[in-house]
Amino acid sequence: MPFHQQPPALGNQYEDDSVLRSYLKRTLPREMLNEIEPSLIEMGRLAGGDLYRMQLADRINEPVLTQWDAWGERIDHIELTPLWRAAERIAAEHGVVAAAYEGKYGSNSRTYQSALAYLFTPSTDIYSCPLAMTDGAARTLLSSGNQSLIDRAVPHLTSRDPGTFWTSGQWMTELSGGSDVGISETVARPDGEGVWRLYGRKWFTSAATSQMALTLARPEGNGPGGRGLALFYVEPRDDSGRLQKIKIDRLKDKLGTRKVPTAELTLDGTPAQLVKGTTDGVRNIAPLLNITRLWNGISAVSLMRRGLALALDYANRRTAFGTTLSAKPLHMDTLAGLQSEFEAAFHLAFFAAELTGRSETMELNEDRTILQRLLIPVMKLTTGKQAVAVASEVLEAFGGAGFIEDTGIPTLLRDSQVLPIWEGTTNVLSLDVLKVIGRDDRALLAFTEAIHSLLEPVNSPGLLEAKATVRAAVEHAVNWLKIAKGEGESRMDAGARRFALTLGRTMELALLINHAQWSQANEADTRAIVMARRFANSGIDLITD
Ligand code: MFK
Repeated sequence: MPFHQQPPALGNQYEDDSVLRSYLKRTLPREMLNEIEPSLIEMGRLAGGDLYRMQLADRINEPVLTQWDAWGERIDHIELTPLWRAAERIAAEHGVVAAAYEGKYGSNSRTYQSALAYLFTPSTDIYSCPLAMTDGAARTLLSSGNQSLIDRAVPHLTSRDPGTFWTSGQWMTELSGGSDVGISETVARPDGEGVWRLYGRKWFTSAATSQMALTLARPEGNGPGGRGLALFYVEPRDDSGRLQKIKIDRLKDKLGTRKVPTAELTLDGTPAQLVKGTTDGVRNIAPLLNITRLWNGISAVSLMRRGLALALDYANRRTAFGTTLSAKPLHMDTLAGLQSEFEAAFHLAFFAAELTGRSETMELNEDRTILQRLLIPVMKLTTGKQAVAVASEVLEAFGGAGFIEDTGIPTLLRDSQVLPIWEGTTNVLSLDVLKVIGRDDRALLAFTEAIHSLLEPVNSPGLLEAKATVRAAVEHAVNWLKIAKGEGESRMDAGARRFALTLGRTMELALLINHAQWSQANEADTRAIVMARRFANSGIDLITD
């Protein structure tokens, strides 16, 4: 028989995921889990079955921009790929945004929705991008208090009916702007008939096919910086489907997220409505950023999980040097290291979802509110870096096959690479972390107290060394900050990334230890202990003196 290599296969992505299942068992009331489990099983089935097959079949398709019709009329039509058209329908029907807004499970609604998003994302080539912005727009409008916009848009953004479901764009990035949103150049002028009109170029507008967008522009005469910007609501097309004074100049030619129709837009009198006053645009769009950053983290762990599911399955199929890869200690040791990174990241991303859920139902006290503000950027930057590192190793776990496009595996690395870049780069978010801590002394205290309460119930002998690692890393971070503060701003800034990543990895380890203790006591399972011990030895404290 000639040699024949079987490709990796996926099973039900919920049923096969012991990390997700054990976490949900710990954090959700039993009746709630019983109630939502059928929908998670169904999403797991789709993600490992029909959607995954569709994803492989759709591999080379990309969105296409047609600027002119045959008769010379400017139409700027973007045709999405079949996978993305199906993804929009499935996302609506399964409530991948809506579950967070239906209020059925109180603050746990956000955990449920994050679990759906986590299962859905890896089989849809980053359809999580428009969903993240949609979710963020719904949250931003709800917190704006602008009732007419809430009535107009939120029922669409949170609909389960594909016929009425809308997605939202988030038009922030400008040629001048990038990370420094405060230097955005788009201006807003009232047209004398009660309508604001926007003029400018938006340089990186993800998912340009959305039915609405939130964007920033500077009302003429306003001062500089983020304070001088205002937050606007835009519906890009009129009732007949024509773009309203918007030109789609081109689609971006990106390293990854190739299915996302990211566009450059020119706004030339686009009608818009103020969302909340004529200033403080950056502050007013912040609720959106916190939601999309949460999605970024959930997407990061979901891509890590997908890579590992494929690599583990392949390890049982691939024979080389006389045995399967799964019988080779070095290969399995390598995968175990990746699994521990994934599990640590998983617990941090879902902890951020828990805090978000409780903030949405007004159940966070002041300390936890500031902890949430601190942890969102910490979580986003930490998990983004882990996703790229894990994806790179996953490709290698397939040998040459991992480098070959029609296996579908290289996409994992390309798509992961965007996660540390968009929604705030690692460095910009590290500086944001310093700003949060600098603004409010309680932030770091809330962090250390959260760590202590996670470690408090841990007494398993197998976890004591890892527990000591957490304590030492926290102490080092607190001391570094004290010393760096005394040495001036440039010393602080230079160390910001190492500091923020140390906070992230330390919180990950504390959460993993806490879960491992629970899992041993309640599930008689010591697997998470092994993962925690392993993660504890893979670089938690990254601060250099
Ligand atoms: C897969 C899922 C992901 C889906 C992604 C979808 C595709 C998206 C494509 C994009 O990349 S969209 C663009 C994303 N761009 C960014 O994320 C911008 C990154 N830059 C920053 O985050 C900067 O830190 C920032 C622009 C916010 C800095 O600008 P400023 O003008 O120096 O703001 P500053 O002073 O830090 O904050 C202004 C106010 O907002 C302050 O409040 P006060 O006015 O009361 O003092 C801040 O406290 C508040 N603020 C800022 N960030 C906040 C926040 N409040 C709450 N949460 C936050 N995260």
